[in-house]
Amino acid sequence: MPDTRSFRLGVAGPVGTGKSSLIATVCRELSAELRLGVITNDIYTDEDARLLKAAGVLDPARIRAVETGACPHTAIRDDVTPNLIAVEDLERDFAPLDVVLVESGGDNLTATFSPALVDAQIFVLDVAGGGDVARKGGPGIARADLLIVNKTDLAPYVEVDVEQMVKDAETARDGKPVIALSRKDPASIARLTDWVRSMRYAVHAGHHTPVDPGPMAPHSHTGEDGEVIVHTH
Ligand SMILES: Nc1nc2c(ncn2[C@@H]2O[C@H](COP(=O)(O)OP(=O)(O)OP(=O)(O)O)[C@@H](O)[C@H]2O)c(=O)[nH]1
Ligand SMILES: [Mg+2]
Repeated sequence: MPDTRSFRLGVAGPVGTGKSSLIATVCRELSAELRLGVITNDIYTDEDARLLKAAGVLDPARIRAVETGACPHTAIRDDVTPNLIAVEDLERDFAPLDVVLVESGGDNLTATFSPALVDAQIFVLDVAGGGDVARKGGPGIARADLLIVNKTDLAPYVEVDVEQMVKDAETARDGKPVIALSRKDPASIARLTDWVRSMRYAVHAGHHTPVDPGPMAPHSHTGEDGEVIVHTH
């Protein structure tokens, strides 16, 4: 891999599961050690980029928003060009960068990154979405390079058995890694940062081939006027 090319790491998952928070955590923990950049994808706003800039974990110039104006699948999977340009611009402006994190717009269980955009991808669930979500499967849960079960500190309040949820996820993933994460649990954060380091190493050493988690099932979106649009990609 040429020196100017970073390790591109995608972070996807349903709305509000903690993608931006996870990226902020990675920046806080690794920015002294690795040269980082962040691209966020929001549908209508640059809210995620603003949140990350306000977190004060990375030079704000290294955080850029792509406003997709379309459903997240389109931007991270079907037509990745605007994202690819954003990543390459960031890599050029701050060369060399070690890792560029790309946050997908929050969606349902089906949005995953094209391997043309990222080298590896994390799919984020949270306990508040319910203990049975991991069993529901889908391409991100089953085949992302890493599955996060986030906000484990909330488990007692939502009566979710984290251990069982992780077991269910592991069953769905055929041995691929699952990390139970909470920003209040330093040991879990260390597991996450260790995974980022080792995946970056594997990508650079040519030991990791980006995998397409697979096509999505037909799904629906509710438009601004409340109209439900069902489509496939
Ligand atoms: N208790 C708890 N709350 C968390 C944790 N991580 C994130 N949150 C909260 O979850 C909410 C959503 O977090 P975000 O990081 O904005 O989630 P997101 O997936 O980026 O959301 P979208 O980009 O809107 O899809 C915020 O209120 C966070 O403070 C955690 O580990 N524990
Ligand atoms: Mg976000």
